[in-house]
Amino acid sequence: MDCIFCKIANKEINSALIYEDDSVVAFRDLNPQAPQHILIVPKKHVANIIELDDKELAAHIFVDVVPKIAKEVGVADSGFRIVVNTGEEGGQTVNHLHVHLIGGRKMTWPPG
Ligand code: DGP
Repeated sequence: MDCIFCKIANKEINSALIYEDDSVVAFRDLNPQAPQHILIVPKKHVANIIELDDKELAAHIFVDVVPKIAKEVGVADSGFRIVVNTGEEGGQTVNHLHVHLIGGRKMTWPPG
């Protein structure tokens, strides 16, 4: 399967990982929308959140990894945004589930 995030997770493409464990990698977005813009990606290929049927993985990402990285990059107290773009109208361009952790500036709402 020709999936860019699988290749990053498998180390087929060299990328500066800021976090890795048995099931997840995290790395900085190529096109950052804020001073801190990190993508948290499951190592196994899951197309999007509709396809995510692994509760342990979902909990691991949101309970363990998001808070850990938010603390490490210094946005846990100032605040940050989590975005999971899904499907065409949701703005998903890479069809491998990824959680955007975006922070380091004041966010606006609603999104465009
Ligand atoms: P989304 O629109 O939610 O599917 O976001 C995909 C993001 O992935 C987008 O912000 C750019 C980022 N991206 C795409 N390809 C690469 C890559 O090869 N390396 C990195 N670091 N980020 C990438």
